Amino acid sequence: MSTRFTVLTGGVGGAKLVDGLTRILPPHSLTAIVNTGDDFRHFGLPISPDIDTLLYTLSGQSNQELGWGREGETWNFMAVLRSLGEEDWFNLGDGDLALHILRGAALAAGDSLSVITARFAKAWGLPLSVLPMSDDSVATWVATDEGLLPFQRYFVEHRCAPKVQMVRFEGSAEAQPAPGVISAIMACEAVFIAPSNPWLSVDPLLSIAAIRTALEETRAPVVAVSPLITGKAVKGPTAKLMAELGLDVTNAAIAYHYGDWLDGLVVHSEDDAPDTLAIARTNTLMISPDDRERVARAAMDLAAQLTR
Ligand code: FO1
Repeated sequence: MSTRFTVLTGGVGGAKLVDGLTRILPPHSLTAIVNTGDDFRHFGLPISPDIDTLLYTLSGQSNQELGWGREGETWNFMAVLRSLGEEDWFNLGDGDLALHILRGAALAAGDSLSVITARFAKAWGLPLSVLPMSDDSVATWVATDEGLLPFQRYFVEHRCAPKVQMVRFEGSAEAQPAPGVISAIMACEAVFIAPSNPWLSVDPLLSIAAIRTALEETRAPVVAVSPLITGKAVKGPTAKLMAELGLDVTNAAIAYHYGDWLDGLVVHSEDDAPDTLAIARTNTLMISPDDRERVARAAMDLAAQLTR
């Protein structure tokens, strides 16, 4: 059974919009389809950063200043790991480890990532459906002037410093959308694209052909919230990456990148806006819960004005 609204999301910025939507919508009327291109195995543990960031954000457990991981986390595991001389560029908090260990055990027992993710969301009483984009492996790789880097090495170890030439998604040609993903896009009243990095956090979803086709074919209006605020990203490498790809750091470039399946774009107050699609304006900086609700409402209102 699909829900009334659907949001495609990845990364920290995306989680904030999803939080805003859950605050203004009735319980269980929203489905979040989450990027898994950031996923990787570390010390044999399956890490799903964008899923976990969303679960923490929606359950009020997230570390607000870091944007990822848990509030009040402890780092005993990392201290012992370092004492053993192991690589410590990717921080695994003591509480965070529970999700990776349980996810690993469930995958080993034959459960799908979808089933495991739904189990976590239910355990924390989250008022929405959280679906990975796929239960198959899709891995984001970033071709840079320092070589081809797996996503987390680019993003965390190299702190997004290398100059990006191209982003690719290993496995997406074979990957199937997770159960419920296509129906969530086709049978809803509106689809939202969260203010995630289009090239790093949304493109992995679009690299799965059936997802892109569903966005082109759905009768629901599709509305994105721009990740840019006055030509800069709130957090993360969106603006830097756009410049490295030779693109203008504008909302027009973002709308063009998505394509003509996008019906509307919510932009930050007086920022530039293309005239090729419907525009809504609001302060899109999301810090407080009220901010998140404001931006969610702006996206909902824009979608309500649009019919395909
Ligand atoms: N981001 C960092 O910048 N440094 C880290 O050490 C780090 C660890 C980490 C552990 C679990 C997790 O779910 C996310 C983590 N992130 C970390 C964020 C991660 O790189 C995500 O891919 C970003 O949120 C971008 O989507």
